[in-house]
Amino acid sequence: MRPKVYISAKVSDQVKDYLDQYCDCEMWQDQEKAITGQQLAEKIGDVEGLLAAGNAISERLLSAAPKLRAVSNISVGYNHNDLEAMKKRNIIGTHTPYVLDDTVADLALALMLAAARRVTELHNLVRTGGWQRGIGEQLFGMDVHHAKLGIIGMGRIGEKIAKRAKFGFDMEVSYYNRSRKVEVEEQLGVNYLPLNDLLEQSDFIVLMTPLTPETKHLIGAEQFNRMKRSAIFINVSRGETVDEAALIEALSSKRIFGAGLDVYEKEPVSADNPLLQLDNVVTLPHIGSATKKTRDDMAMVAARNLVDALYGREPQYVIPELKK
Ligand code: 8YV
Repeated sequence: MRPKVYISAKVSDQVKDYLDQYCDCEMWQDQEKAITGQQLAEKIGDVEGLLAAGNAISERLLSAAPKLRAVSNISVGYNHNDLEAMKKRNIIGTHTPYVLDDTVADLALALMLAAARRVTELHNLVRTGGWQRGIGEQLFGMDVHHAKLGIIGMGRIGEKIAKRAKFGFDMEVSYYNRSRKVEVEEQLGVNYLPLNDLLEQSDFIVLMTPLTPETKHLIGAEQFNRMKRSAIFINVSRGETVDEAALIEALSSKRIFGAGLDVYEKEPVSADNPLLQLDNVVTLPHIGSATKKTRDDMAMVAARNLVDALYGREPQYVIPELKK
């Protein structure tokens, strides 16, 4: 019997064709509207496999899917998976590391450049007819090249950011991480700093750590107050790693120069979020991995993980905490 699979977001024909070879698949077709938790629960009553695109995998959802054997996330992060509930039900959980590292690192650099050179603010100025005279000091930005970059979270993506910053922009790169990465220090010529020193010394601070109970609100009022007034803060990890109210205060009081954000405490960001009123922040809609090629590659890795799990083979990328 071919296993039944539900695919919670539209994937490329290539990925769908691959899955169709091994499974009976149904797929969410609406590209504009993401499936809701309730809709997903209604779809998975008799499926054995779920290809999940950022959906919350909760105890409640799992209780709607008594036959479920594998959840394959099309993402590297899995903070939206209730791992205890998955363990309890013996569900195999997988994710997609590596394939998105370069793409997310590119976006971190894009946000650094955009926030430092005030790209979106000045783009809007030109579009709204505000470019009347010469450009005076009030519109000057900050240099990226030769500045000091502090990366919080030196994992695979952190390394890619360090490489770009160091060799592309001649930046002086430091990092803070739970454990020291001596090999990376030697290979890339980056320095380890305790978190408070990194916050105090860096011109750019990039947050690139997974969301765990330890990293929730890792950056709040105290941490923003340690930063230079000229500091630029970038978050391409998860919104909940930052106390967003404290970030809004730091930006609106000009306690820091600016920020570039791809992630938020609540996504999608609502129209009344004060961040959207501030000129000194660049806001993107969680597009870290969102290029055509990378999303297709992620979906293919996820599809392979799912087929392997359902056919009794060890998938390549089991979520580390769920490894037996
Ligand atoms: C995902 C991400 O694509 O991989 C991650 O952890 O944040 C993104 O690349 C997004 O969560 C949608 O699945």
